[in-house]
Amino acid sequence: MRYSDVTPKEIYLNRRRFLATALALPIPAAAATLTAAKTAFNATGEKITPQKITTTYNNYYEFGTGKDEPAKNAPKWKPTSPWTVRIEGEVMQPKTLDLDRILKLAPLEERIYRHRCVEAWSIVVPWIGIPLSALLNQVKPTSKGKFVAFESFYDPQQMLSPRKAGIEFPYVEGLRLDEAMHPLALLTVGMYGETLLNQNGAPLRMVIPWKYGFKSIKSIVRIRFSEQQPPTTWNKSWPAAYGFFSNVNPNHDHPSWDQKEEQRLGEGGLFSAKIVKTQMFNGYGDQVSKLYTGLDLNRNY
Ligand SMILES: Nc1nc2c(c(=O)[nH]1)N[C@H]1C(S)=C(S)[C@@H](COP(=O)(O)O)O[C@H]1N2
Ligand SMILES: [Mo]
Repeated sequence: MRYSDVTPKEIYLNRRRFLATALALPIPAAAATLTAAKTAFNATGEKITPQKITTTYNNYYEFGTGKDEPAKNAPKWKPTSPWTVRIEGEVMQPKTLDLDRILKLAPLEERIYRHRCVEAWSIVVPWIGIPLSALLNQVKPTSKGKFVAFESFYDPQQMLSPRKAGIEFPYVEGLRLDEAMHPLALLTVGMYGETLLNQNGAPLRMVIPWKYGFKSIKSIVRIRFSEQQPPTTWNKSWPAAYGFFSNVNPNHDHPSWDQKEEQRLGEGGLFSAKIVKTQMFNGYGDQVSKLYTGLDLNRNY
């Protein structure tokens, strides 16, 4: 299977453009060349959400539960340097890799993705990263390695207590191994041609465009292969509302928010928000629906 077979054309073309101009450059240097090539629209005609919005309207409960709080509180935090990711569990040989090494595993790509929060708002973001598969391929799973669990950095001295945030920390998420290996799953280090800001999950986060935003875990320090489906933060806090899969699905209701349509942030007039129809798998069904053949997506929400 070629990359172009599983990747929407706009992303594929964009990737090639990014590679042509910025191959193997560190992000700050890549940013300069990328800025020249930056477009305001992708090929689907969707406008890229202004950076001002995507860096100030965030969910990152470790730094506050209000949308404006991560942008205020996260910048004070200094990610540990060198940043390392431990890969362990059901693998032949556990490994610890630092960020420099991870960045050399595959060429950086820009991917313009729709990102849909379960709270019924969405954004369109030019992310920068490498396929998650490039990192996972650094280890060999044992025959029991069926799922991958992710864990965020957590320091109670610098971040909210679980009691104040209303969810358990460290924040944890998980994917089935075939979902994690899908070429659209992006291990992300930047956006808008720049390195990630803390409020967006610096220095390393997931972006899984066909799933609700909370699956895209920020500031990753640990990846664990497991035989059983791993626990996930929002599923633990309210299992009836948040399932393990959490694929964007307009046909499966959430107790609190409409999943049939969404507000596209930063668009619409002064008094009218732009409302768009929510698409199955967030519009990435052509690429990912095969992962769920035979699975009842209403039961496996
Ligand atoms: N560690 C951690 N990761 C997290 C969250 C969080 O609270 N903590 N929030 C999630 C939710 S609900 C969303 S919608 C996205 C938001 O990403 P963004 O702020 O970059 O748009 O991050 C996800 N990743
Ligand atoms: Mo979210």
